[in-house]
Amino acid sequence: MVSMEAVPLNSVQTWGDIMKRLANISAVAALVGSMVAAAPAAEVSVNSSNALRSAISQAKPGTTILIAGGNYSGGLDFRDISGNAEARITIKGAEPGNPPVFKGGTQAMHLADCNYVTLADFIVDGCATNGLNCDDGGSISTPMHHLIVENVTIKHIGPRGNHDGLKMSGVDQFIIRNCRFISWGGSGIDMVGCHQGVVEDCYFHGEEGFDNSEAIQMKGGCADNLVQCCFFDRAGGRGLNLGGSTGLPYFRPSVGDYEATRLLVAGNLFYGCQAPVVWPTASHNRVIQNTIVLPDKWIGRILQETRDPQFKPSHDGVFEKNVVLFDGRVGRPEFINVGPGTAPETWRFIGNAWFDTEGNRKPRLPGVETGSVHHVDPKIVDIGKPTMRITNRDERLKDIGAQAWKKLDAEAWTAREKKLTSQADPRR
Ligand SMILES: [Ca+2]
Repeated sequence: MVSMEAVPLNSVQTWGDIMKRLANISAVAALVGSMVAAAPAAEVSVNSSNALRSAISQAKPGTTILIAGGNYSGGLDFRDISGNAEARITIKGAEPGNPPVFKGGTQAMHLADCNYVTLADFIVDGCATNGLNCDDGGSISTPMHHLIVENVTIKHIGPRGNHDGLKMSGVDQFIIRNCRFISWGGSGIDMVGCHQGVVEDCYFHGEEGFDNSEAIQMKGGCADNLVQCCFFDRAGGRGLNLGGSTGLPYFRPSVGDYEATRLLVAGNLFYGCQAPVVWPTASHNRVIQNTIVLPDKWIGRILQETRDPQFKPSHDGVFEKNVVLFDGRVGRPEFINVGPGTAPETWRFIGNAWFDTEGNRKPRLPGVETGSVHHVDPKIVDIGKPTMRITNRDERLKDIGAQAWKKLDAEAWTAREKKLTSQADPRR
C-alpha cells in the first residue's frame, strides 16, 4: 500500500512525474495505477494563512487539511468547495492540544454552498462581524448541507449588536458538536432557515461587556432542529430563541406562517439567563427533560415579534418533564412572560417539577398544566458547573430533568426522511 498521507498538494506534480517515467514499463504502470486508485485520501498540512487559503481552494472530496498551531488571519471566503457522502472535506487543527487560532478581523471563515465539510479543532477569537459564517450562497433552493463543526471554540465576537459566533443561513442536516461559545453580540449560534440539524454537547457562556442577546436563535423558517445535552451557563438574555423576527426575503425555503417549527430542546442544563427559553412567533416547539436552575427573571416567554398578519400567533409550545429551580426574582408577577398577539392557551405544561428555593410558590402558568410536581427539592449539586445534577432519588423526579433524557443519535437525526414543511403551505 502506498501512503499518500502528509503529501502536500504541491508535490502531486512530482508523483505524476514519477508515474510518467515509469509509464514505458506497462506492467509497472498498471501496478502504480492500481495503487494510486486505492490510496487513502490526501492529507495536506499547512502553517500559514496563505497556504490554508490555497489548500481549501484546491480541496477535493476526501481531502483533509491539517492546520498547524499558531495564529491565522482569517477572512477566508469560499464557495462550492464540497465533499460528498462518501468522502468529506475536513479542515482541522493538526494537534487538538495546540489548536490554531483565527484572531481578530471581521470574520474567520465564510463558506457558501460548501457541502459535506467538517470544521474541527480550532479557535476563533475576537472577530468584529461573525466568527464563522455558512450559507446557501443566496441561492435558497439549494441549501448548504451536511456541515459538521466539532471541537471549535468561538469567543469574543462583536462585542455589541447583531454579531454572531456561528451564523448559518440556509444550512440543512448540520451537526454542531462539542463546541464552546464564549461571549458574542447577537447569538452564539444564529440560524436563519436551517433544517434537520443538531446542536449537541456545546457550552455557551456570555461575559460582561458583550450583549449576549441569545445563546441559540432559530428563525426565518427553521424546522426540525434538535438541541441536546448542552450547557447554557449564564448565557445572556435568552438561552434559546425558538423563533424570532426575520425579514420576509430571508426566509428559507419560503415564508410559511411561523418563524420556527418542530424544534426539540432536550437534555440541556441551564444556569441563569434572563429567560432560558423563548417562543417568538413559534409553532409546535418542544422543550423536554431539561434542568433549569435559577433563571434571572422568567422561566420562559411566549412572544409575537413578527407583526405581519400572515404569521399565526405563537402557538402550541410544549414544556414537558423539566426540572425548574427558581428563586424570588422569578414570578414578579409572571413566571412565563406572555406578549400580545400570541396564543398562550395552546401551551401545554406536562409533568414538570418546580421548586422554589426561597418559598413555596407554585408557578402560575398559561395554557394547560398537567402532572406538575411541587415542593420536592431536587437537591441539585455542582450548581453552575458542567457536572450540575439532580441528586434527589425521589420517585416523583425519576423521569424528569436533563439526566432522564435519552440522547438521540445526531447522524440518524440528520438522515431522517425530510418532512414537507413548506410544501404543505397553500400559499406556496
Ligand atoms: Ca445554494
